[in-house]
Amino acid sequence: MSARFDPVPDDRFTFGLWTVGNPGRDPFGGPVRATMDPDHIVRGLAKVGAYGVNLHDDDLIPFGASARERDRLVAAFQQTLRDTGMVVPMATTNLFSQPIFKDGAFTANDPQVRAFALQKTMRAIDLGAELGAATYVFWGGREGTEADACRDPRTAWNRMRDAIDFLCGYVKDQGYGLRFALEAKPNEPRGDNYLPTTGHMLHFISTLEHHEMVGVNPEVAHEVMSGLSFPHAVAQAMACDKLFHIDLNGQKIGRYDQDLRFGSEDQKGAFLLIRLLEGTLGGKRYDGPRHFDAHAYRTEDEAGVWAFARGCMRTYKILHARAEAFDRDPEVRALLAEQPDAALDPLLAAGYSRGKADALGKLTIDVDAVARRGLGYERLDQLLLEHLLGVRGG
Ligand code: GLT
Ligand code: MN
Ligand code: MN
Repeated sequence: MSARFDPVPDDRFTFGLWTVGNPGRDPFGGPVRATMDPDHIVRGLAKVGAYGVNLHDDDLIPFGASARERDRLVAAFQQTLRDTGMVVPMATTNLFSQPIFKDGAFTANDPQVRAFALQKTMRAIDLGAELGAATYVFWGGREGTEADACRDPRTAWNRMRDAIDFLCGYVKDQGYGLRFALEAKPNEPRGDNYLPTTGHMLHFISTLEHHEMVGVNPEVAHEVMSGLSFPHAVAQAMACDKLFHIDLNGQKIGRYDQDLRFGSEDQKGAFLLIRLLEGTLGGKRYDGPRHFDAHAYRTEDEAGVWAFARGCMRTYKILHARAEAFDRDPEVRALLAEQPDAALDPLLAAGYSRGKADALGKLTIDVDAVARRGLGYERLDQLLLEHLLGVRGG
């Protein structure tokens, strides 16, 4: 294996405690691997070249632990971070595992459940801030329905907005520098989750009181479950400066949330994603951590888990190198070259004016000649595949 693609902390790769720590449980069977404690996970991640580790409150502090136990666990974890040089760029709340959240958390019908969800999240935000996290993720695992008549979906939407507005206020009031990143998913565990795609989230954010501190955390698997293009969702978030975080993994279309090793499925989608994130096609790069929200196959023992983690990071770096070579390729550049038109360019950019409308109205366009022109996209796509398959470029 080429060392050129070995991960190093400067690559800013991160994993959740729940990802490499996943013991292989599924709806049809129990765990196949021993549970790893946070100290063991962080040391293992440091060894394979990761930069940081992310967590839910309950990944570190078991639900219901006393304040003393909490403080002891946090102190021990901070010692592990110091020993390994690992950081915690992102934190989040588990608002889905406990029975109290069976009908949702922020959108539940019972006000006591909604109050408990806010209380748990405020404590988890305190924990994230204490650990130095810059981003706080919200994944509404249980925010959805099977029996849709149980509430007006507009009420759910308003409750979600109330909760995020309140928590933004809490973060500001505490003087934390955290930003929020909202993660969409179309279904699972609920029959229909509210705010099912990154596009829904982006609109929802525009309605928030403190919209400037809220962005998105798109996940490959979740957008692919909806049958949508993940690079397009990420591009829209980037275009609005709302890509605050990202969950990288692999997923086959139309399946349950597989959370597979990054790049193990749909390599073309992964290539186009990296091209976008790393800016090899031009434009601004994504500068946040590269987070893998994935887990090893259920067939694996602990050695397989670390092979999985290395695989996610190596594939990212390999695809990055391939994307760079593709965008440097003179034939690709020629095919993608803009067609500057001194007369038309000013008419097509930057909004409306009466003068532009008059000029556009009077234009003569040779519709047949324009329509006859071949665009060369077959050749372009073949070049992409040849770079991706490693038979062209460096
Ligand atoms: C859970 C979910 C992920 C979310 C995590 C953050 S928890 O594992 O499947 O997609 O990103 O809450
Ligand atoms: Mn995720
Ligand atoms: Mn997922």
